[in-house]
Amino acid sequence: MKITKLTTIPVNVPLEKPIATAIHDIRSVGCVLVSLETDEGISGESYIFTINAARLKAFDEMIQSFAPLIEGRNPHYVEAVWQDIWSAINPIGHKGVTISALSALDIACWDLVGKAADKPLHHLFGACRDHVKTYASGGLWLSYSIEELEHEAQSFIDQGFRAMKIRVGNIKADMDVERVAAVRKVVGPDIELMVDANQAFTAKQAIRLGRKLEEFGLVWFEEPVPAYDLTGHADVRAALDTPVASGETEYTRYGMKAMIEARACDVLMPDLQRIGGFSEFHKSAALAAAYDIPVSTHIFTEHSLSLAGSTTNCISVEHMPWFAPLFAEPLKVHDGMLEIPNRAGSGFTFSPDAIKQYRIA
Ligand code: SMN
Ligand code: MG
Repeated sequence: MKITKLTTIPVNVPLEKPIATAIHDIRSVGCVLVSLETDEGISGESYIFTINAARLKAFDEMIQSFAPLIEGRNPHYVEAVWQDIWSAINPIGHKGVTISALSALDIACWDLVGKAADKPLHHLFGACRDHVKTYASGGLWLSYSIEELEHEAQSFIDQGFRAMKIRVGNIKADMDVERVAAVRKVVGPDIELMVDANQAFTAKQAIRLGRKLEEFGLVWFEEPVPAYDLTGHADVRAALDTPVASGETEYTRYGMKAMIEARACDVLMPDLQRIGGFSEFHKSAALAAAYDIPVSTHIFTEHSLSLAGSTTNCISVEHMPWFAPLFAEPLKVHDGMLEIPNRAGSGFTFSPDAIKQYRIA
């Protein structure tokens, strides 16, 4: 089998309403959709994204720049393609846009491998489960009022979720405490809650807030301090009983290695676009397993399912609904669990109608 053509399509998918975290103002998710056509009539698909489609062209351009390294190749040699792109980007850097573009091509190659074998990817990777714990993450934003938080927490329960993530990052710690308390009151003691500060705090601020939040029995405190501050992460982790989760902003197995060596987190959260695709996710999760550190996937819900289905130390998949309008196949949540699809490849294909609707002219 040979890859005959790399195609990219930029799209912009609006959110129902604008939302905010401590560091983001989000109105839409701009995506570069990637398709690898082959001489056997099947094509492999993937995407990467930027918030509000900012600098999306740079991502598109970077993917396109790899066309000579992927056209004419057999997608089963996905690890060789990965290495060739890794070597090619050495002078411009092994983080950022380069790795995101590499991720897109790695994922599309793996999708082809699955489709060629007519098997779901978790079966080819070596499966460990067909369902995985999930948590509602498309909500409980920092921009919401307490009433909106309470209403949405109840609506997540009604949709079948048994866990949910609240964004924190207010200058006054008591405001965050009040928000978490309000959600805990609505959902009761048995629903799992986590908080995400999106790097808003200094270590001292995070520890002060973390101590006030201990009574709520949080599953984790995510990105308490800037992503690059690994010693700050370690200080927060040492000071609190609540586990610290982080990793979404780091790149490749080397970023994960640095976090593990710095004792920065209890739960590692690789992001499929920043980690370097399926190939590099598995290496990173195996590295974490050697330290008995669990992983939880960051956004990219659809494409993370085959990883969760083949990674024994994966404890959960983040449920982020932003990208669902692009796919022909829906995500299925039941009793707090996401179903890992039995369909070939990643199990998710772009809907032609959605491409028409969201395509950037
Ligand atoms: C997040 C991810 C992507 C965009 C905004 C916020 C958040 C999360 O950190 O973990 O879901
Ligand atoms: Mg986060």
